[in-house]
Parts: sequence; C-alpha cells; structure tokens
Amino acid sequence: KRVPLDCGAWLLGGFALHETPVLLSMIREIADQASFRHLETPGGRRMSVAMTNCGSAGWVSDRRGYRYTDRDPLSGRTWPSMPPLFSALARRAAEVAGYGSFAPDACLINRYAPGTRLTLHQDRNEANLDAPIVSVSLGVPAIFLWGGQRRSDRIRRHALHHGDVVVWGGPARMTFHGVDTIAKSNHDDTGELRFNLTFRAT
Ligand code: MD3
Ligand code: FE
Repeated sequence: KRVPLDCGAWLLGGFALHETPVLLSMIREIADQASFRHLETPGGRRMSVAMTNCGSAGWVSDRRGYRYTDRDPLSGRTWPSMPPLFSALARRAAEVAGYGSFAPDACLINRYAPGTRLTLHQDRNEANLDAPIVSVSLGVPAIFLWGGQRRSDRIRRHALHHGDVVVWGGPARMTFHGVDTIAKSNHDDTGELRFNLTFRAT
C-alpha cells in the first residue's frame, strides 16, 4: 500500500518486509566494521540514538558540527561499502514514490533502545536537496513525528513498523521531523531494539 503522508512524502507499508532478515544480517556485518556509537552534538550533548553508516559518505556529528565524511572517525578507515541490496531497495522505493534515478551514496543507520528519541530537526547537510531521503524501519515500532517547514508548525504522528519504508522528497524534503521516545517492547528479530536506515544522496 502507498499512502501519502504529505505533499512529496509517501509511506510504503511493509515494502521491505520480505527483505528484513537479510537487511538485519547486513547491519550486523556493517557494525562489525564500524561500531554503533553515540555521537556528540555540536552543543556537547550525547545523542541517545546510536549511529553508524555505510556507503562512500557517512553522517557524523561532533563539537565542530554536523557533516558527511568519507572515513569513520573512530577507526580512520573508509565506511563499509553500501551493500547492493541496500541501494537497490532504496532505488525501488524512490521510484514507486515518483522519484526516478535516485542514487544514494550514504546510508545512516540509527539504533534505538527503549527510552531513546530523536528530537525534531531538518536534514540539511546534503548538498543535493532535489534527491529524496528513503527510510526503512526495522524491529520494534516507533511513533514518527513530522511538522512542516517551520519548527513551530503543527506536529503530526504516525506509527512506523518493521518493514515500512517512507520516501521524503520534493516539497516534503525539508520537513521538520523526529522520533518519539521508544516504548519498551519486543520484536522477534531485534529484541527491544529499533533500527532505521536512511538513504541519502549527498
Ligand atoms: C523527513 N531518522 O536519521 S526516518 C534521520 O526513524 C532521521 O531514525 C528518523 O530523521 C528515524 O535524520 C526518521 C524518516 C525521515 C528521514 C529523513 C527525512 C523523514 C524525513 C528527511 C526530511 C523529511
Ligand atoms: Fe532526519
């Protein structure tokens, strides 16, 4: 099913469902090479979400700011390459949502434990704002929050489940969004955890 969340934003319910086991095993392999870590915000706060990346670029945050790097600052090595299955999934989802020729070079992998949240923000570190962002949810459910182009705009909420894919492009690309505090629950494939992949063209 393809449900419009906003102008330019589509929820593809269960779009990745049959690929979730292989996605999770690839996340494990990536994390063996580039560990999940809690990044520091420019303001000096530790993010409750744990993050890693794959692809030729990876998103990082530290006291100097937010940016994309070609190397993992923890190891000094390049980020693990993006599995072809990841990019193929992201491309197919973007196409279904009306964004042809999406070529992601970065995949940020977020890991949420119970009590973790992601405060309202815009994704604005990408040079290419014409390209959409494709997100894949895995594991325990989350309440996704999104507003408008201004932080003060009314917030809407929608549950994201294991295997759901959301594509944010066009007018929705600069939408303020976040994730409400993750409740304690269990998923057969991830235990108490939620993972989210976000595919970006930087
Ligand atoms: C709307 N991640 O990594 S994914 C992020 O569930 C991020 O981990 C959330 O926000 C998560 O930056 C939400 C859905 C999403 C991702 C990017 C967007 C929604 C978006 C960019 C613009 C507008
Ligand atoms: Fe975001």
